[in-house]
Amino acid sequence: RPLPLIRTALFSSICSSSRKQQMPIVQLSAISYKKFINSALDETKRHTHLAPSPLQERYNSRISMDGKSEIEMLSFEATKVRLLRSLCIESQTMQVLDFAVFPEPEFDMPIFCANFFSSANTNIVVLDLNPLHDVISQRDYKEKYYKGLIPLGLKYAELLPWGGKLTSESLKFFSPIVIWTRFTSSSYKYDVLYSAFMDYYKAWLELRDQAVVETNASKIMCNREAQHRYLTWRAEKDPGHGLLKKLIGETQAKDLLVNFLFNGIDELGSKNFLDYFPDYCCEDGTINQSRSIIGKSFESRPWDGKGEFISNSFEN
Ligand code: BLA
Repeated sequence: RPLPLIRTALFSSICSSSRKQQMPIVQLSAISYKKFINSALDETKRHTHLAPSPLQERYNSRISMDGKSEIEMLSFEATKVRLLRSLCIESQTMQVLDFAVFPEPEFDMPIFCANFFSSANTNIVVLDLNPLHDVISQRDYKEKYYKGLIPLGLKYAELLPWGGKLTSESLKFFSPIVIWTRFTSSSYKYDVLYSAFMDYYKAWLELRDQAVVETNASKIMCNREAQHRYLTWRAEKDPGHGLLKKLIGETQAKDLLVNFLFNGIDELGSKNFLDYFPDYCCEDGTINQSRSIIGKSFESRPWDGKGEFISNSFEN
């Protein structure tokens, strides 16, 4: 494929111009989230066999409509893993990573979630082991998966501090160890982000190793519906939609979201967005296009050092 050649030429020209200018801050082109993906895939192979996903044939690599961004997609299946997929967008002005791993419904382990958006100055980061079930109301679920991970969360919450107010609805999809942060570009921060990403991913792989198959049909059903609800939320309300539409057009962006990034919506359940999130129903029965009904909240981290939810931070 000719694509990597184009990128190499482009990137080496950017790198050489940045050397000439002796820029003190890191150039966006100096980072590539492909390194993150490759390391995660190598690490996965130390734990389990990765088989190509049937999605790979249709979703592989493409160029944005304006010819300026390269979009690369990878997808696999593995034991206990329904889908591991990544999306990487690279251009002269941005770098995007969306890396997620979805368990089979027979397992209630969390969903691995790494979403990084980087432009010249700004970096927007969500890194988490998204809980399948509610960690605020279901204490046993929280204890089962997150108790041992609190020290890991605390370490990185200090290095990558809370990013400020966010869409309130998102918080229900986050765990007590979520890393939600924004920072201006620096090579130090990228190093921290890389080690956070790998440490979180290794923690997730350990959970996968230990996960025990569920045999109770109603519990499997519950896991399946929880994952379906998660996929339904993200395919409709993920903050990356706007950018994807700009890059590849509305029809293809929707296809990418529903059939690749949040694949499983058609197979895991039959409820629709408004069944799960009725607050978004407009008078005419359509889905409210706003990303949030409640608005933004959580100015500071709503989890304390013990991983307890600080409920009085429900200030809107
Ligand atoms: C911004 N991305 C954000 C924000 C969050 C997330 C919380 C801040 C804005 C807000 O409060 O909503 C990420 N939100 C998540 C994630 C979950 C969630 C991971 O609820 C999971 C449950 N981001 C991407 C991709 C792109 C992207 C693939 O992951 C682009 C293709 C872009 N994210 C992006 C941009 C912004 C953003 C451009 C800033 C614009 C905005 O705030 O709307």
